[in-house]
Order: sequence, then C-alpha cells, then structure tokens
Amino acid sequence: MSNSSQCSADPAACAMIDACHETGVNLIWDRVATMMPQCRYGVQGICCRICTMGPCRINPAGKNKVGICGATADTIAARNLVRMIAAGTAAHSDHGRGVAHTLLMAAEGKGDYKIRDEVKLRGLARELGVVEKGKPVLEVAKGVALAVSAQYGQQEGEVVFALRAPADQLKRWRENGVVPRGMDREVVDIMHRTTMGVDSEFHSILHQGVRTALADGWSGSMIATEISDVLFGTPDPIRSRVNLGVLDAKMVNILVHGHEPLLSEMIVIACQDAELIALAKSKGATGINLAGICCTANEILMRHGVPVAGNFLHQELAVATGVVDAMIVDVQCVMPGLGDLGTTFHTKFISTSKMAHFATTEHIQFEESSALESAKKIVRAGIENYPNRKGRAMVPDVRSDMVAGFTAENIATFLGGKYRATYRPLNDAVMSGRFRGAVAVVGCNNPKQCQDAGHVAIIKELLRNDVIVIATGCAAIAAAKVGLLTPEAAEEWGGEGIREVCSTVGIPPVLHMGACVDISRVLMVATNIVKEGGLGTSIVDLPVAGVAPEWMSEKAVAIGFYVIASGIYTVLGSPLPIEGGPGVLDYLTNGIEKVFGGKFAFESDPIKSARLMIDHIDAKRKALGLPPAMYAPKGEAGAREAVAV
Ligand code: NFS
Ligand code: SF4
Repeated sequence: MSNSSQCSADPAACAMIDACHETGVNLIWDRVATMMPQCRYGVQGICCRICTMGPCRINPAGKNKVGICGATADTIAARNLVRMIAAGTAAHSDHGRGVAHTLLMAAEGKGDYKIRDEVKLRGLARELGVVEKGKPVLEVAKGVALAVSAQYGQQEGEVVFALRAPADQLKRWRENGVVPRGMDREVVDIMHRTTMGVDSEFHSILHQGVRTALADGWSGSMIATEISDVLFGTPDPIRSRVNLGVLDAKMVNILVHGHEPLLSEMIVIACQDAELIALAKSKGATGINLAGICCTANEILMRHGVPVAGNFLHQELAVATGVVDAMIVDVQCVMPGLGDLGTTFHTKFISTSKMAHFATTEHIQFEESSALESAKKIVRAGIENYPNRKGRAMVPDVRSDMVAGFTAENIATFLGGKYRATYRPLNDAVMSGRFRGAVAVVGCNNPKQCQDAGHVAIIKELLRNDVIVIATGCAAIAAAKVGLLTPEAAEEWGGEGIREVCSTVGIPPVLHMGACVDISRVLMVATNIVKEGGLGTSIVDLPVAGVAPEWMSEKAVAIGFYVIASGIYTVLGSPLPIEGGPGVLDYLTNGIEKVFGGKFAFESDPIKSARLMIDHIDAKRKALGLPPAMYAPKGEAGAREAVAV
C-alpha cells in the first residue's frame, strides 16, 4: 500500500486513509495495489471473449495476430469499446427513463411529485409537438412525459433533441448516418453488431458507437436533465459546503449516494420532517444532517444546496469516519465492497433500487407511488441506527465553501443581465480575448491516479491562462474541495481576463453545471454560443475543449464519444482501452476529426494536458481570425501546485 499522499491530493482523504491503515481497514487503494500488474491484453483492448471458441488474446508480434475466428486486433478493440458505450448510454438513458416515468405519475396525480418549472415544461411541449396552448399544466405534463418516453423505443427517424444541435453539426451526423433513432434501438444495434460474426470493419463499428453515444448526450441524458428540471426545479446559483468535514458527529448523518434524484429529492423533505427530527433528538442527537456522495450529491446540491461529503473515492472514507448512520444507495458508481465495511463500522447500508441489490445491505424498496413515505422509512432507519455507533468518530476538520447551480439558461442571465438574458457578453469576452476559451472538466476519480490531483492541476493551469472552466460530476466536486467554486477563486487563480469578467459579475471561474447527465447542459452552452454569433458556424469552430483527467466509468466513454462527435477536442487522463488496435487508435486520435470535428488525445500529465487544450484553443482562435489572448498568463505553469495540493 502506498503512502496516503500518493493516493489522494485531498487532506481529508489522506487523514482517513492513514486512520484506516492504522486499524487494518481495507480500502480501494489496497485492492488496486494487490491487483497490479494488470493484464496488458485487457488494458490494450485486445482480449476477446465474445464467443466460447475464445477467449482470444491478440499478440501482434507473436503467433496470434488474429483471433480464432480471424478477428483482427482492430475489430476486437473496436467491439470491446463500443460495448462500453452501449453500457454507458444504457445507464444514463435509464436514468432519464425513470425521471420521465415519474413525470407521468405526477401528471396523473399519483405519488408526491409536483411540477416545479412550468415554463420549461411548456417550452419542451412545443419542441416535442405536444399541444400546450390553453391546456392545463398536468395535461401538458402527461403529453411531454409520453413524448419523451417514446423517444427510447423509437425505431426509425431522428431523436428530437438532436435537432437542437447547430445545423453544421447535424449535417455531419446526417451525412455519416449517425443521427440516433432511439436510445434502446442504438444500444441493441451495438449488442447485435458486435456479437460473433457480424460487423468486423472497425470504422463501421466505431460509427455505431458514435450514433449510440449521440443518443446518450443529445437524448437520454438530455431528457434526464430537462425533465428533472421540470419536476424538481431548474437550478439557480446556490451556496453550499463540501468535503468530509460537512459530517457532524453530534447529528444523525444520512448520506445519499448514487445517481437518480427521484429518491434523494424526497429524502431532502423527509430530513426536514418535525417528527423525524424529534425522533433524532430523542436518541441523543442534535438533529439530522443530510449530505451526498457522487452525482446524487450533485443533483440535490444544484437544487437545494445540500452539502457534498465527497466524490467517488470518498465513499469508503465517509463510512470510515464512524459517524454515518445510514448510507442510502440507488444505482451507478456504488462500490460493491462498501457493504463489507459494515462489519467494522455501524453504518446501515440501504439499497433502494429494484435494479441494484447488495449481498450485505438492507434493502428498502423505494416506491415512486409512495415516495415520501418510502423516504421517511429510510431516514427513520438511519435515526434508529444512531445509538449503535461504535469505535472511532473521526471527522476530518476539512471543508470548503462553494457556489453551484449553473445552467445553460442562467449563464445568459448572469452575463447578460436579468432583463436582457443573452450570450452576447460571453461571446464578446471570448472574441476580445479576455476569455481565451472555455474547457469542460468532467469525469470520475480513479484509484490508479492520485485523487483530484489531475482535476485541480489542470483547472488551475487553465484559469491562469484565462480559460474559463465548466465542471460536472466528480470533477466539479474535486474543484469545489479546493475552493475553486467560489467567486474569490477568480482573483486568486484567474488570469487578468478571468478576473475582469468573473469578478465584475461575481461568479466563480469554475461553473458547476451538475451531475454527469448534465453534460447535456454543456452541449447546450456550446450550441447557444454558436447561435449567438461571431464565433463561427459550428461547435467545431469554437475555442473550446473537454477533459476527463481521472475517468474510469463506461459512462465516461459514452460521454467522450458524444463530445468528440459534437465537434469538441477531448483529452483523457488515461487512454481508452484500444491501444492494441493500431487502426482504432489512429482513427480516434486523428482521422475522426475530419468526419465529426472532434478527436481524442491521451495525456496523463496535467500541465501537458492543459497545454494541449490551450494550443487547440489558440489554433481555433487563429482560424476564426480572432486576436490572441488579451493578457499574458499569470505566474508560471504549475508554480503554485506544490503549495496548493
Ligand atoms: Ni459520472 Fe457521476 Fe463520479 Fe464518474 Fe461516477 S459519480 S455519473 S461516472 S465516478 S463522475
Ligand atoms: Fe475469439 Fe472470435 Fe470468439 Fe472473439 S469472437 S472469442 S476473437 S473466436
């Protein structure tokens, strides 16, 4: 096991890792260490076990240049990769499907959900061809719920939200036959196409990967975001706090972890219930403290300002504080190993999704039809567990303030003014060179990389160079932990241009746009910038880039694909598992740019990664005939990292 400072850049994490080591508690970093070295066939994507003539492992320099069926390294690498896209798209899209189903229930007056953003609902209705004028809100809600639900199983045609893309991008997709038909259709297409003896031409396989990923970004995820806004309210900037120090040893601590906002929204209400607060006090606690982990945290942070206990690699560490009385989980990014910690700590793990059961958790089925009742039952179980605390109560005294809650809509209000919501000032700031460009920093933690170190170093380097940052998912939480989501961070870390713009309007230099499904908001920001005018006719023309420094999930592969296919250059902190397929590697890091406008680069060094994006941004500025960045970068590359991390 390596030193805690090699595991994480976060002092709260390091304190917990050290404490766990002293008491012999096994953590994810210990399991990584014993797993090394990992199989290079897997890492390079050239192990195939699609049929039982295999498994086949390709060794280009040895005897096995192709699989038993004759599949080449490129065929195998492409098939494996697009199956990751299918899984990632399925996950995001199912999340959207669940939210759409809940909208239908709300429309039919079943359950405890209400319509919170009627303006957005009516706008969506018009876009989807649902008659809304003069109709009561619940009738419109039903029409919208049925229309978006139908997108999942649509067999032919084009998903509706793909038409939001700038015309030039849509044209590229149409010319290459990759406009998605429906989410389920594209996922099934991948599974069929990649089974033994179907598609073996790697470009063809990869283009179906693009089509499926576009179904995620421009439909499945976009539905999740839009309908969540309708049901739970479109976010507005909101203050909160982040890191393990938001836990309170004297209170009943309830943690929500996973992704879907349906249950967590109700948990927020249940935690304010007078009867349950009284029950908590009767057990000796001072009250109920709710916090989140991963993207569920981002969902209730964005809309209610609920504090965030941490990102992906904080899930075990939160339990190890000994003060988490219940951890409520639904789907995605919940480590199966979590439940085992329950033998050491008193935390009650409560699984709630029909889809996700754990050998060691208690399962309380969450029913949307009686959502608040389910939520109260779950919170009550946490309160009842408070007296069972045993062993240490160790809450690191580490927390930061932050501002979250930015959207494609409210950026226009902030920069344009309340009565003149427009992207004009943002476009002008980019055109003048005050903002050199914009980068979306997204994605996970990965225990093979020092937690948060990549995210934080890249963001600081970008800000120093006057590149404004948009963040989502675990990357946004990483940035929040070091104070980058405060308006003051513009002064501290921003170059002259960032300082001028962000300080004037009082926004942080890193804008938190929500969970990973909310990368659909980032697509709309890029689209709105194009439509505002002055920065080209396509997302491809924009001085922007994307980066996922610490990615690990299949969902991240789907995201990466729809982002490059939307015309955005994207850097990954560790390579896609394709390096054993030379044709696939060359196409995704080179040739695909001519087709869709974006491509991948792989770079593990944060400063070099930032440099790649800044060079790309400068090249795009030049192509647009824009002046170079208005101000010289502040300080020296990475100079303050040693102090800050
Ligand atoms: Ni995104 Fe959000 Fe985090 Fe990665 Fe997991 S929580 S959906 S997949 S680990 S960023
Ligand atoms: Fe081997 Fe071909 Fe079967 Fe894959 S599909 S396991 S390469 S025989």
